[in-house]
Amino acid sequence: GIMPLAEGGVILRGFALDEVTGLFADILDIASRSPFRHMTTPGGYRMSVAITNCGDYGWITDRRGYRYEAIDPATSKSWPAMPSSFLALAQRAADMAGFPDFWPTCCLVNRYEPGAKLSLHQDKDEADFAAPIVSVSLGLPATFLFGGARRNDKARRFPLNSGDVAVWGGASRLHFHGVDTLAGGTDSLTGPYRFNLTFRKVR
Ligand code: MD3
Ligand code: FE
Repeated sequence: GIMPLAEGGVILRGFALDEVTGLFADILDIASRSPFRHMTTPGGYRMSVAITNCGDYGWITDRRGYRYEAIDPATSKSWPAMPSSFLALAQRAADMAGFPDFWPTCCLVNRYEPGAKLSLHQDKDEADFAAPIVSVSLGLPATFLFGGARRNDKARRFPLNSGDVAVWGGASRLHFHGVDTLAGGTDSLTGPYRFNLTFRKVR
């Protein structure tokens, strides 16, 4: 069912369960053309989460900052096109949450291995905060940390399982959030990994 989290934020439990096998095949295809890599933060730290992208733009980070780029710096080519299955799923989830005209131009693909985590942050490198972000979880389970509008607001913890989809619009769009350190395990589809897709309207 639909579970409201905050103003404009919902988790759709199991919304993508029928599609996880196809989504995983699409991720492997994307990664064969734009490989997963551990990027460097502006502060000089190596991200424990490995990332790649598909769509018109990809999110990247290096010593010069966080930003979106149309060219993958690892291949000097465009990012792989967004699969139609990705776009259809993201639009169907956004519709359910009350955002009927969602046209994402980027899908950031995160890959977590045991020990990887994502510290509390805001997603604010996009030009248009009126558009939601749609996220899809695949593979090993994780604990999602959902804070408030300020970094020091207490974060609530939510389990995220394979096939769960979340839509972050309205006030929740700029809330601080992160992912706790991934525990070890073996998923029947993805083996030792958790993947997360985030669909974004970049500009
Ligand atoms: C709440 N990814 O890629 S998805 C990210 O599981 C990111 O890999 C996490 O945060 C992951 O930036 C969390 C859930 C999520 C995504 C975007 C949000 C929650 C959000 C944007 C605003 C508020
Ligand atoms: Fe985020």
